Amino acid sequence: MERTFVILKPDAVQRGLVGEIIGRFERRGLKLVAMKLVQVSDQLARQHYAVHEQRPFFKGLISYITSAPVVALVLEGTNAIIAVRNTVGATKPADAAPGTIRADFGLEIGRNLVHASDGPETAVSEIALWFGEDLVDWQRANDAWIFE
Ligand code: IDP
Ligand code: MG
Repeated sequence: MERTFVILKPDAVQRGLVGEIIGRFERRGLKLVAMKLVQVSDQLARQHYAVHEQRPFFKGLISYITSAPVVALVLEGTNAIIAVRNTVGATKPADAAPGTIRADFGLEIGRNLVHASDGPETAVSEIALWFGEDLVDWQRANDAWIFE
């Protein structure tokens, strides 16, 4: 079982797409193990996106992610990291495959609606950064119909 970290970015929240986007993850079979609405501080934004510090788009990225509340969540499931990345779609919404969140709801890279961890190490560090130990360990009644 794998865990991954997801942010519904300010555009997703402002546009009223929280339910629609979380619904896609739920329907795919992913299980929510943590979730919160957060007004992201400049410090948290910089820590989360530290890998992009030297990029020309860094300043814009920090102001985007801190511009309005986000919804942060942790999803659990077999192959959760790659499954969520594929459900989210390519970074540039214009290049994203039809049916993915970014293709279905977005047009521009700077308004691409969702963040998702890109590998096992980033998933662990992002979950720790945003939630610490604050995850919910619970049994889902229909797990046997989703996990073999
Ligand atoms: P990812 O979100 O698909 O993992 P990354 O390359 O890790 O993509 O970039 C992180 C975020 O930074 C993107 O989701 C997007 O919001 C923003 N970003 C990346 N490249 C650009 C760019 O060229 N211009 C503006 N924003 C960008
Ligand atoms: Mg990334």
